[in-house]
Amino acid sequence: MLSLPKNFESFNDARKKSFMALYEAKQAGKKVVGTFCSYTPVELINAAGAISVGLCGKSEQGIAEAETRLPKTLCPLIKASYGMAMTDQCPYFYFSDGILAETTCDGKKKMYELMSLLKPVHVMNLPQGRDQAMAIESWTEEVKRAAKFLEGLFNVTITEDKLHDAIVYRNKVRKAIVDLYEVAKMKPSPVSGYEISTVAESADFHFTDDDLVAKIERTTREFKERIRNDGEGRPRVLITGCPNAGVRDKIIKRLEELGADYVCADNCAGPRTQKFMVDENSDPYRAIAERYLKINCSVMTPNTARFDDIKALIDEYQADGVIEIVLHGCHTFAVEAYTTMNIVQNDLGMPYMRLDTDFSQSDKGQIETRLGAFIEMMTAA
Ligand code: BJ8
Repeated sequence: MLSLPKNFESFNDARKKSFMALYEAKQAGKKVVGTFCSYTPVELINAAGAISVGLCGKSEQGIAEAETRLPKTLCPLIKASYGMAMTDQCPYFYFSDGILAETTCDGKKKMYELMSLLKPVHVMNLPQGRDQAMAIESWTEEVKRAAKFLEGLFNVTITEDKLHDAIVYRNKVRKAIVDLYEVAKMKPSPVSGYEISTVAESADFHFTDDDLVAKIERTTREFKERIRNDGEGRPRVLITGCPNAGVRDKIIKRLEELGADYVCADNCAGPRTQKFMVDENSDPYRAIAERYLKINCSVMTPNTARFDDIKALIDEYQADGVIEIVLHGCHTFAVEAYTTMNIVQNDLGMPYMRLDTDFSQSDKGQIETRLGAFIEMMTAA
């Protein structure tokens, strides 16, 4: 029997609404699998007849509670994700039948051990030295193992046909999202990057039967037709580093309000990851493994392709400067930031700024001052 969380009445209206939307989808028989990372092969989830939902924490909510079990020095994304889950504040976690996760950074993979006390969690072993010959073999086995987990969870069989359909569908969604991002290649961009990224992210929360691809394509067309009168002369910024959804208002929204355009993200939600498609004409498990292993996240070592991507994206999106976001406690992106800085500042001779931050509002004023100075620097360059 499906029930709402005990603390439901204490939620605000927006949260109650999200809970009810998913409650209705579940009542209608939908199965839900929660995910935390771009390495999760969502095709498997769809082929098992379930919907996938992104669960990463994006605000301070839940962090204080999480810190009763997790170290305070852990990355805010991990603490918020776990805190929201343990306090039943996240409708998407609450209604998830299971979680499909991977061994990415140390903090995340250890957090999953605690999370598995709350829900069935399957952790895929992601090979991090992906240049090694065995990496693709072992990752293909992990994709198959994850499929078995989902088959057991839902008592279904993932047939090759279902998997093929899911691959074709997911490729279409990715292509639509890349086209949406590419609106910002126009100079000036007719629409703010904040708005584009918000629409792109909404694809992670699609629970109805309406056509997601058509919806994204419609928005892309509308964006392209927009007329913007204040676009000329605004410096264009590429944002790289950690996932930025939890600091989007504090950094990206403010950056745009102060007079720059956020035109591209070099991160796991942006075009550099969405552009990878699954080969529709070869062994589906191997093809899925190959596609996901291409993702240039800092948990990989070495991760040189990420820097090639940054250079290519700067060029394609005509960026005037790069801002790197490093969340407190994220060692992998913090270490790679040294290389990003060298490439952007020294090799390309462009303005670069690194912002170390978390999901709190305590550094809002300081960040705003630095964003203002960075815009001046780009304008003068
Ligand atoms: S593919 S970026 S979603 S791992 S910021 S939790 S790395 S300590 S989020 Fe990530 Fe997948 Fe990579 Fe993307 Fe750890 Fe760093 Fe926190 Fe991170």
